[in-house]
Order: sequence, then C-alpha cells, then structure tokens
Amino acid sequence: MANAIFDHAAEILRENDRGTYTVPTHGLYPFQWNWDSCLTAIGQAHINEDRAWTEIDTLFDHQWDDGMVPHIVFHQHDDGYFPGPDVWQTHRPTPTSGITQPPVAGFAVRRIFDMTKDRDMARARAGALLPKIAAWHDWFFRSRDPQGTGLVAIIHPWESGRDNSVDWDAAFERVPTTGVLPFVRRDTQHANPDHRPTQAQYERYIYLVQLFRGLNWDNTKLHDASPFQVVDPGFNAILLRSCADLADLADTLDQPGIAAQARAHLARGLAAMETLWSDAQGQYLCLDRTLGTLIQSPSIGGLLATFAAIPQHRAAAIGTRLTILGEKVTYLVPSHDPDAAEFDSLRYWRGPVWLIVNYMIADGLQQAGQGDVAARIVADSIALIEKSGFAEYYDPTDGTPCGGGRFTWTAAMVIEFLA
Ligand code: 2M8
Repeated sequence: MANAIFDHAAEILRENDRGTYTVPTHGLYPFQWNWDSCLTAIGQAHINEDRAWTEIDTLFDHQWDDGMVPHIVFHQHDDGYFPGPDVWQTHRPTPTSGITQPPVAGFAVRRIFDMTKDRDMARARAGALLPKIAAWHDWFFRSRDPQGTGLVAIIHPWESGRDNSVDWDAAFERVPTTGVLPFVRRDTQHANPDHRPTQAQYERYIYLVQLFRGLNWDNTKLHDASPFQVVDPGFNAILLRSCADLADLADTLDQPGIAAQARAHLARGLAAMETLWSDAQGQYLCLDRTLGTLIQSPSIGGLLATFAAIPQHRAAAIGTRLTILGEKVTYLVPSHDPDAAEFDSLRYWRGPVWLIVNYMIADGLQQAGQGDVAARIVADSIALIEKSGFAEYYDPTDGTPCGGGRFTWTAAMVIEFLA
C-alpha cells in the first residue's frame, strides 16, 4: 500500500512539473506559488535532488531588489486564474504578484541539504541560496515590523496562505470595498464555490491589491498604509524556524555574518511570541496590530506555532489542545475549532485539514518531544490519502476531498511522511 501511494504521489509531482517549477494543480493554479514550491521541493528531493534544488532556485530568480520573494510568479500567460498580472501590475521582467507568503524556504533548504546525497551539489546550491534567503528575512523584519517588535505582520490575507481563515474576519470587516473595479473570479469555475472564499472576501482582497498598486508596490509604504495588519503566530513560527535553520546552515557553510543575523532575529522573535499566548484558549492567537488586541479565534495558526522552538511547556499545552481536538474530529488537524460558530468543515481555511500544516505541526511536536500526538497527525494524514486521494484539503469530520484535485503539495507531504 505504502509503495502504491508513494508511486501515485510521484506521478502527481511529474504531472504538475513545468520543467523548472511546479504548479500547485492543473487548471485552478497554473503558476508558481511561493510556499507551495518550497514544500514541493522537499518531496521532489526524495526522487530527484537536482530537480528539487531547481524548484527553489527558480523561485529566488524572481526575488525583488528589496529582498521580497513574491507569492506568485506568472511564468506563462494563462487566463484561467484571477487576479493575473494585469491586476497586479508589478512591472517585473517576468510578472509576479506584489505580496509575499509564509517564508518556509529556510526550513526547506536545510531539509533538502540534509537529504542530498551529492554533498558537493548540496553545498554549492545551499551556499548560493543562503544570502538570498537572508535578504528575504531581513526584508520581513524591516518592512513588516517597522516598530521593531520582533514579529512581522501580514498586510493581506493571501500572504498568510490561510486566505479566508476566521482569524481575519473582524480585521477584514474594516477593509472597505469602495472603488473596487469589476472582476470575474475564475476559482469558482474550477472548484466548488461552497469550498471557496465568498464574493465579499474577494472584493476586499482586490481592494487591498488596488491600494498597494496605487503605492507602486513600495514596501517602505505598504505596511503603514494597509488597513489590515495582523500578526499571525503560525506565519511567524515559520519565519522563526527558517531563521533557526538558516543560522545552522550558515554555520555549516561558513557564513558567520548570516548566522549571527538570523540568530538575532530568532531570539527577539521567540521572546515576542510569548505576547501572543492565551491561557484561556490554551494556544497562541493572532494580534490585530491596528487595534493592539489579540483576536479571540481558535484556529490552526496558533497551533502551528509549535513549528518554532517555543518553550517546552507551551508545546506540551498545544499537544493537549490537539488531543482534545482529536476527540472532536475524525481527522486531525482541523483548521478551525469545530466548537466555534464560524467553523465550516468544507470551506477552505475555515475548518478543513491541510496536509502541509499537518506536516509542519507534526514536525514541531516531534522536536518538542510530543511524539504521540505527532504520530496521530501523520496517521490521519495517510488515512485521508487512502480514503480520498490527493486533494487540496479535506473535511476533518468525514474526509470528503475538497478544492482542487491531484494536488502537488499534498503529494509532496505524503512522500515526506512515507520516506
Ligand atoms: C491558495 O491561495 C491562492 C491565493 O494565493 C488562491 O486561493 O487563489 C491558498 O491555499 C495558498 O495557501 C496556496 O499557496 C495557493 C496555491 O496552492 O492557494
């Protein structure tokens, strides 16, 4: 069984491979997405090391001069996705979006470095990527933490990767829709509209794109200009884990300046994470930076915090919280607490299970000595594949496959789980 699943996953990676980058799935997402690519490369590394490195190299070939790595690279013309390059208007040689995504590259590169059997290749490819990843991290702390709090904000829900999470609802209400130009969504033509964000959310997504476009995508202005500034513990945990992995790699590859800077970001960030902890919810919460208050929304973002080296007692509390959640659903980890009124088992990031998040949470729990809960998450992930194939996401109550099918990062994570 495990061999058949592995082979099927490898077939999906091949099918979505466009030579130097991989699309998340045919039709719904026809371009290169940032964190999809980094996590996909981990799966590819089990099959073809050189191809895995190329996936990340291609992404960083499109890094902006200020250090940002965009969330989409529009390598080829394709009308099947909205919003395309004509909406973003970032005026890049190869069109890109103008916002970023969870910075998982540092973690991915370290993981692929450790796996690569050709050690000369590993040192050369990682060595070339390190300064670029460091520049991206520096960009984050400069552009998305202008007050120097130690934690970065997202300024658009798409940056979080958890596009329509309940976490953003209240802050998103304050984003107006005045002046939004008419548009036609394409996502609802590829996937079931009941599994996707609402029209009202899309209007606000586009409002923010138009606002930032009007500021010429100048990252010295965007953070302060955005009516949406949210500090997500999951997003910051990914950044801090990547800082830690970057520092270790930089030591190995004799790049002490990069290591020192990454450790400085890490120390400040880990200390600041404590301000996001909620005893009442038993997990970390998002901070609405505009209001200065924690958002009382028990989502997966606060559990993903375990991907960073948070204190042992916090990781243990998250383990307990996951055990309780595991009694409420058949498949861990639901992207929102099933007891919350806003929980929707089918709608995208408002309830369904995502295998990439399962992977990162399980990895973090394993590092923190919470092996039993991690094992349950991995077992549930494999059970979902056996029951429902390689979907974009799944209903945590009965495993119904949702969103796009034959999904790249789902396949990549399964390869990693089985290897
Ligand atoms: C989803 O987001 C895109 C926008 O970036 C979309 O819905 O159009 C999210 O699940 C995101 O996390 C993911 O990277 C992307 C491609 O898989 O799809």
